[in-house]
Amino acid sequence: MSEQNDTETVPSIPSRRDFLRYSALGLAVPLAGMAVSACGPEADPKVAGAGLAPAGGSAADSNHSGGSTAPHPATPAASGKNWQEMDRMHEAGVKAFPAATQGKGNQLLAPRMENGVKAYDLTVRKMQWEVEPGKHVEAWAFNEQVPGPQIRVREGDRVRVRLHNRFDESTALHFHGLELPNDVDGVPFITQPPIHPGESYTYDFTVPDGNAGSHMYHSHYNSAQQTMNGMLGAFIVEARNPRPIEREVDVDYVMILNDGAHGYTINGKGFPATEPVVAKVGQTVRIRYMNEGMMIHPMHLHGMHMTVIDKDGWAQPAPWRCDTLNVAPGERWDVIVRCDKPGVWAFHCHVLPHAEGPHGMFGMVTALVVEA
Ligand SMILES: [Cu+2]
Repeated sequence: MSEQNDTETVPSIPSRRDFLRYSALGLAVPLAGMAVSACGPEADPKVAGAGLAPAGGSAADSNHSGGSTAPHPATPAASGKNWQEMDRMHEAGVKAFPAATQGKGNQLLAPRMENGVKAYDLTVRKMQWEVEPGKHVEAWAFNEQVPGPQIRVREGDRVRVRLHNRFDESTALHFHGLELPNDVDGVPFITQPPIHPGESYTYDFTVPDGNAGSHMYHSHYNSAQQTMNGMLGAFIVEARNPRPIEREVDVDYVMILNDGAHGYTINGKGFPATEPVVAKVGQTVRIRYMNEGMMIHPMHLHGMHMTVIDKDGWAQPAPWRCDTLNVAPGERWDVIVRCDKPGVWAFHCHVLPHAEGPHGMFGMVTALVVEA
């Protein structure tokens, strides 16, 4: 299985149709009209990241790392700000959303066909990643994306994933949620040797029938660091015969949560650099939540309920409704939202220290934008 292979990866650009279908970003332009309507001339992008960046704050009020259960260390009084200053910072963060940053993760990677096999190249390297406006962190990234590029196949497809290690630690790739033969399970010293720096390794498999759903790929070596620092991505398996509820979907959105050295992120970015989910009134959105972090993240959507259809790719006995859905580490949950109420709806993790502090919203916050 192991091979030396210096083929470099050329990340693929998804087609425009795919871009519009799989990503809300292509629809973000109209949002500018909606969100910017709230955008006055005083909006100060320099302040936008203040809720996240230690700059200017005390150690206490910039500490958002209290975990899922720890109390947030900062109170308004402790922040040393008066209410007018707090209002200004809260407003600036919202006005900056969606803030532009360098780099976009989770972009659809088109396969290269090799004798009927869908072949993908993933190259891991160290790089700088702009997680919020002006805040650069070290990322260990596949194809210069955090999360890594999105792989989308169908039940029964033959797949070949070549991992090129251009990083300074060994690694291996696990396909989380796929029920594969043991020798492609991706766990060093259990099913394969580690992939050393400079080496490449090929995973060849057939996606089992009945294994459709929202799955993931990630490092399974020094994973608390490698996966936290960016070595992860979505591996979506489309059903050969989609259920009626799946066929109704207009916008199919992957939402990957992480909570390591990059802070609290949605698809590799913290608010206000997160990407809104955009749909028109009457459209149906499918959200595929994936938690690649180490904490729980109960995701809460304002205004409209979510109908849960799948857990870890498995259909629920019957769809059920909620407005807050806990997503634990390693879990994937698929929900359907029928967008019947126009507006910009807050959409965030409800472990509040992951989402808002005295400086305003940060981290795991985005919006569902329902265009009239
Ligand atoms: Cu959270």
